[in-house]
Amino acid sequence: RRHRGLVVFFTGLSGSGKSTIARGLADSLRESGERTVTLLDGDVVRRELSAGLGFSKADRDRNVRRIGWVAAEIGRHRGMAVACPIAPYEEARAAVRGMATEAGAGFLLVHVATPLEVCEQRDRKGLYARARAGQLRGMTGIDDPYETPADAELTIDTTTITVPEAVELVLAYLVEHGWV
Ligand code: GGZ
Repeated sequence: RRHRGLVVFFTGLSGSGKSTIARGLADSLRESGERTVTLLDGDVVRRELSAGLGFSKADRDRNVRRIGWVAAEIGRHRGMAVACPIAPYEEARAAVRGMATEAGAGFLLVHVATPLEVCEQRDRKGLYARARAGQLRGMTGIDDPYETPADAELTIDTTTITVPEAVELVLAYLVEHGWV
């Protein structure tokens, strides 16, 4: 049976756990050998696809649309793309959903809804501390917007579940809806 293409798109704050969950999902799907998976990891995307872009609204929108375009092309050829940018703006997320749909691929929006306080406590890169100190302008959640999605197929809060459990939740959704 040939699968339809699928875009799994994680959105959430910096430190919410979306990259870790996305990586776990990609690994698990590759291990099972069920499907080929392309992981559009944030750091790699910013280096290879969006080099030179910053964090203004225009640059974030460009970044998210580029990811969406690549993911939709992967979906067009029946692959699976997993992406995990912050994607703070509703309009850009909707555009990505539209691109995937137009390419004949499925689209699954996963909101990693870990609260700001928790992300800020983790602060692995020290960005929140720098933003609070006024040394970093335009940090999402501090002085830059994050528009909470109203159309997420799945919402995951890593305060109440572990990363492996989060991966299992996404996998269960994929199985339930016939994607794997
Ligand atoms: C948010 C920022 C910022 C600002 C640098 N705001 O935790 P990280 O470090 O590894 O992930 C964040 C990453 C966000 O890039 P995205 O491409 O996912 O963002 S977007 O979808 O909005 O285009 C964070 C780091 O870059 N970072 N400055 N001002 N995150």
